[in-house]
Amino acid sequence: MTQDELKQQVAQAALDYIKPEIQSDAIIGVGTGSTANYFIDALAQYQGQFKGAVASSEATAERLKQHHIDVFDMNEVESLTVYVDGADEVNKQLELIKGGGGALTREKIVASIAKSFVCIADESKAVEVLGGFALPVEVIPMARAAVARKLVKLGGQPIYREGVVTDNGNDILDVHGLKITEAKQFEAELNAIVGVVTNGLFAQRPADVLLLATSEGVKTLS
Ligand code: ABF
Repeated sequence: MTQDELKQQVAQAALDYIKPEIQSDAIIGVGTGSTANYFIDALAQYQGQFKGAVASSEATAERLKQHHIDVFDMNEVESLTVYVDGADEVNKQLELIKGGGGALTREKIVASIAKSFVCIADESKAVEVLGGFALPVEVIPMARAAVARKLVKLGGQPIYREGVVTDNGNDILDVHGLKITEAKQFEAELNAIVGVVTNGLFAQRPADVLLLATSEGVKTLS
């Protein structure tokens, strides 16, 4: 199966997995990226059978609206039963690197109010040690160089993601050369750097469930 076919397969599996949550008063948290887009397109078949969604990016909000799914401002929502989103890397502890699509801040925010975070990924995202994928760090533009210097001291090689401005008006540094064995601790260290808005480690709040599409079918890990 191609990677795209695996992504489609895991998106459908996510819909089957959350089906019990599709109730008339349900608001679903929805992630960003190509796998999440397949999930949105599958979710559309239930349009009108649930209340709506909270989107983790402008792009996701637009795609949901195209399917006539109501999109709610997160300030109107106290909690979400479920948040479904992809990832760039996932380890055995369901700790993630996210942000390849530039939406890490709103993704982490929406995930923070979800009772269950269901991560959907194809087998290429599963790794033993996080860091092979450059870790995205969203920074306040004026602090970009200062944060980059701090990241070098932490052992990384930060590269400015030229030409990309996040939905929040910030810049992104992609940090290469990391081998992240203590993800929770490293996430906290990055959060403490002045000028960092969000880093792409989802370890302090990892996924609760991973649906992993493999050539032998979709595995459910938790
Ligand atoms: C999103 O999923 C991002 O955090 C991450 O970059 C992306 C993975 O992209 P794709 O599903 O297109 O492989 O949540």
